[in-house]
Amino acid sequence: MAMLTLSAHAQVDRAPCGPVPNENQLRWQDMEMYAFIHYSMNTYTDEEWGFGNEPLELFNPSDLDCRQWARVCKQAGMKGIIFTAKHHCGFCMWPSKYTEYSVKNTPWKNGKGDVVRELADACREEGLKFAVYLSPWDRNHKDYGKPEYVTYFRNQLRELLTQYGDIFEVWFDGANGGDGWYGGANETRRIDGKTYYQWAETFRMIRELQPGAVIWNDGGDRGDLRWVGTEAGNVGETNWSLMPAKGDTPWHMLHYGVEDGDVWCAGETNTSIRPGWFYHETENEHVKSLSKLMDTYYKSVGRNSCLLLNFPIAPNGRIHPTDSLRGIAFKKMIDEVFKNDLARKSKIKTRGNETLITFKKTTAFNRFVAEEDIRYGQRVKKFSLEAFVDGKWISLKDALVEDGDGLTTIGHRRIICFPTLSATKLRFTILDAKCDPIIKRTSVYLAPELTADIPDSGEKRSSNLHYFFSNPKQMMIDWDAEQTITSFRYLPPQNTREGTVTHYTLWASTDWSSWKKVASGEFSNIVNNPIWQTIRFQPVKAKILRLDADRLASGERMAFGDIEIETK
Ligand code: FUL
Repeated sequence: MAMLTLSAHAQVDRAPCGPVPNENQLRWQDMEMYAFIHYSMNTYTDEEWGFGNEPLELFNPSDLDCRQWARVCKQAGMKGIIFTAKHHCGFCMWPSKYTEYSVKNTPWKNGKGDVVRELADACREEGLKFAVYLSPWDRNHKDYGKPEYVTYFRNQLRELLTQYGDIFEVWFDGANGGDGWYGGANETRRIDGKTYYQWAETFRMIRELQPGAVIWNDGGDRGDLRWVGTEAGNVGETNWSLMPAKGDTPWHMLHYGVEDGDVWCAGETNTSIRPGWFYHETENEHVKSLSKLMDTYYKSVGRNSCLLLNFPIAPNGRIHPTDSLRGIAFKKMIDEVFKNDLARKSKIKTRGNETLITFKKTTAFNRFVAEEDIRYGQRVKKFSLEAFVDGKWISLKDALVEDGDGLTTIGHRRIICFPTLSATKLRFTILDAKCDPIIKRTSVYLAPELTADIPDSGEKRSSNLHYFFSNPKQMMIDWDAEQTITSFRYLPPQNTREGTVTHYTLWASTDWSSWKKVASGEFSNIVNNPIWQTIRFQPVKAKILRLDADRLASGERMAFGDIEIETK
């Protein structure tokens, strides 16, 4: 580790440069990686979002073992666990006294169980921090949409914040309102996310009951940290830990932060080790590869963010072996990459904004790491990196960035990846900063080459189906002969939400004139997590299938990444 300041001679101005993080935010940033655990009724219905009327009998895991979850997460390098105490379906994983829709009325442990308790205890035993996810949207509760529900929500939160020891983060969810069971009303309820929950009051309660916790937000009332606008596992290469104190936060603010923001609000990158957040057997082959996970690491922890990595629980109540092995391999690879800091044994000279690392002999490397001392604020806006190769200086760029060189902000930690090169010197120059930069560490590493194995899902385009659009919101797929169809799969466009179908109706016909409705519904969470969506139905005979886009995420023309149809 090389310590350096701006200049050997000049006095560095440490006066706060804009907003600075508070103690909770600093402690949080130092965690770097922690786990999400998604487990609820959806685990037993093979869904991503439950409707709210899933029968309680479904919850009866044979082998639920929170210690296994905690051990796996610890070995995967996670410093804590955030647990879905209640997801959108409203089912409570603890015996809340405010609802009957909880573990207390399930066959599991004859209603005497409490998953939140078991996990909080297991975390403590393993030395992990513990936190809760509580979905504001509740598709089970009869009062959802009325003021009474907000009281109910706060009562539940109070239970979670007072009965399970220290909580390091409180995670709410931006998905709010829509159709649901709502105590049998079976209807669509819309709320105004900005005013309905009266977050200011809820935040006050959290500060009082758990003064050490950080509060998540996705753009409404500012919490302590922010969602980064995607669930794909990356934040912008330019990533300011600042946001405006008030006003809307469009996607680019969430993703890149705001240079002149007036509150500290760092980005938390959340993604799942599988395509979905909940366990689906069909995804067992799609657990993210090591190279995909490393890519995620570089694009989160390596971009001034923390990584919140999800491990879904399988129906037996454990993390699936593929996920646990992959998670542990991930941690081993991180350790391997960063075990030998090549700058440590070199000569380091800093003059003005320039740092020169001179290696003892020609040295191969492919990673550069810089860290600002963020206690004094985030300062660096632009830097350059050059290597002295065969007697010439060559400019390096961040290989994970498509446009430009990617050498912009630094913050808590910035990792720059580039192809392996052999050089005698490396020059790091800060070209622009908001105030005197205060760099706490610069390091150089040689990461082992990773075979470019296939990432997760979604990229392939396998269809050789014959399709056409009969209007901008209607897609037809036809065959020469009649088929028996059993499922329809839709992959939304991968690089844009434009044209993504969120609500659909699927029709079948054998003669182009009479149409039978096969299924209709909503593709849950498709915008934030654009993965394959499967519509299953009773086998139906068809020569033509018609997909009506009843609603699009944006735009006027439906689009798709791929379509798959299963026939019998
Ligand atoms: C989203 C939710 O809708 C997903 O189901 C998941 O919980 C994810 C972490 O947040 O907004």
